[in-house]
Amino acid sequence: MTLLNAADVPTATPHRVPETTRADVLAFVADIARLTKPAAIHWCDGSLAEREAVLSELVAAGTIEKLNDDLRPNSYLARSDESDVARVESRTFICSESEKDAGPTNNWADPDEMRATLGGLFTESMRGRTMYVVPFLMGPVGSPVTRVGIEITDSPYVVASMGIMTRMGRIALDVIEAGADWVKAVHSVGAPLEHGEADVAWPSNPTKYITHFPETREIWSFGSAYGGNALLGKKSFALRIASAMARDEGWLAEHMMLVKVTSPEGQIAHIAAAFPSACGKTNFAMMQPTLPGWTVETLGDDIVWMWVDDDGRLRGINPEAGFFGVAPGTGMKTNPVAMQTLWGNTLFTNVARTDDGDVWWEGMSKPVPQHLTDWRGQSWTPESGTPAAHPNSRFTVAIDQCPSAASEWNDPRGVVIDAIVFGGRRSDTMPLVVEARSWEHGVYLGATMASERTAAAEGVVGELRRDPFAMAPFTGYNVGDHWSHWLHIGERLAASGTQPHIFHVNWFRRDSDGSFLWPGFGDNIRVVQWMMDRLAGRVGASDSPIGALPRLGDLTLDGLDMTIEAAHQILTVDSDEIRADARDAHNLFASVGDTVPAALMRENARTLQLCD
Ligand code: GTP
Ligand code: SPV
Ligand code: MN
Repeated sequence: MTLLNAADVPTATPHRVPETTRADVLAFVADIARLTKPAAIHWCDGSLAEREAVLSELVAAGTIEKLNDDLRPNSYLARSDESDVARVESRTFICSESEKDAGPTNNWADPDEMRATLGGLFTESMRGRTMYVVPFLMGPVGSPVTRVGIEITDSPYVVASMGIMTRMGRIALDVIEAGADWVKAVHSVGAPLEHGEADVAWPSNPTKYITHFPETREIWSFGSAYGGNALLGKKSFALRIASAMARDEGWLAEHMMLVKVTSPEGQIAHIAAAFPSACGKTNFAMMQPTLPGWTVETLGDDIVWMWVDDDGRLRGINPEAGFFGVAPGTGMKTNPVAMQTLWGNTLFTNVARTDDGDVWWEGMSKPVPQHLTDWRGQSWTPESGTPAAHPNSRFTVAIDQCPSAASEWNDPRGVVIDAIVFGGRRSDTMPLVVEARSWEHGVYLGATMASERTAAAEGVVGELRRDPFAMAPFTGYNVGDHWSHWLHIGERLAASGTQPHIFHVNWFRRDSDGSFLWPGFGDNIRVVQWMMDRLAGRVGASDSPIGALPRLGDLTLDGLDMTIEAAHQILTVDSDEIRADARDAHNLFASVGDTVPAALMRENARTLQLCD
């Protein structure tokens, strides 16, 4: 057993002996300790005792508070700094050797220059803090796409969160010990403490850098402790770095939820859906169908890794082990499964607290409580005129607590994907559902997806932006190459005759008065039913410039409080709107330039042609 050379880190005392003989792991930890000069080093084993110790430490530091054990057992509420509440896309960088490899959807930075910048920022950045070594697995043990990472962090909040979101600790170190390659992830809140200096509840730094080195498979994140900025297994590894790995190795890492749907007749379909942040993946993943006899079981709510199996079929796993879900809008009416999942053992961030020590957020219940402590820690009443919970407040909870979790969620073989769904938040233009004409056309629909901005990232909420594959902030390489990669995977699937069907949905069409035209949530099963009828070849469709639309009678609409006019409005498309949208998509292609696959240019031209 090799011990960290403590002489290099004068103030550091390892809490436990690192149980690895891997020289590369030990060197990484020693190097980062030498650079960041923490007061102590803790190797995480993922045990319950460790989890409790970390949570106690967070309570003592004032980062989290324990909720009422009778109402919300073993659960905690964190309040972040007001300037650290969402992903910071403008501070997120892809540092590939060549700028072109980052493409127009990413901020590129020269890797050498970024390394120099980071070297300065991380120098002694952990002074006065404990440096945690967090080994984690993305994926179940034994899957062909499962990968390993080690996140070094000075945030115990990140440790507690990674313990829920990933298979963390000894289980991951064992895989590394057995010889696996692993991804380096370094995270610091960037708030060193002088000797005797009092800490703040949510240490962070106004200067933020979320950086990725796809060639060397490294992540360096500085200044934020929030969500995807800091839980580096999630967007940074499982999407940005993994997408680059997947391109090189012939698989897919995508921003998707994954479910198993069973019809009353016993037809089973596994459906993967890519929607941008805060556009309904978690809700789809936990859907409680309103049509009798249907079940939806949850496999994942945010990320899917897919590969072509030995039989030439597309298979997928969820690499995560927990949900980091949007709280506002989650209630017994909209998402009862999430509400049941959150009964306890949950870490909430930036939601409001009730006077009896439970949590609350907008959309959780009617009536609204008369008094709360809001996400900023201020006294709140319905007259306050501000949201009690931050719009991007979240819950962090393990999948195995989810009553609708499919038994396959932890199966290393994954599931065969039958349908792929793209979708965005569009007040107009896009219909409730449309099926792509072909794989190429489906890739076109994914590539040209657009959505109105949400609070999940900085920016003006409501503004329409193109978000190809819901991956605009997450593809770790050139977006045009991502589209080519999808076309290539499609060719491999075509060889075995097993291409999944591709659909596009929009739950968010609005009336002229601004209200949603479609009830959404559990009623989305009506759309899934049509998809499964299409998979089975049981139902026809009407052609449109963007693909096959259900005819009014094809969709089960009984029991809905909806006028025929409204139904007609969401099930049809307007050629002028589609033409304008296709022209805008053409602008996107022009900005991407020569990496746009010819097949997608053809689909764009065809769409415009069909509008005439
Ligand atoms: P990320 O975790 O940011 O990737 O988000 P997500 O895609 O998982 O979105 P989520 O399911 O958490 O939903 C985000 C918001 O959209 C919540 O406020 C939901 O209540 C709302 N929402 C989800 N599904 C529907 C729907 O079918 N109709 C309507 N109107 N709102 C929905
Ligand atoms: C998203 O924004 O898509 C999320 C939340 O899933 S975060 O992990 O912060 O990126
Ligand atoms: Mn997401």
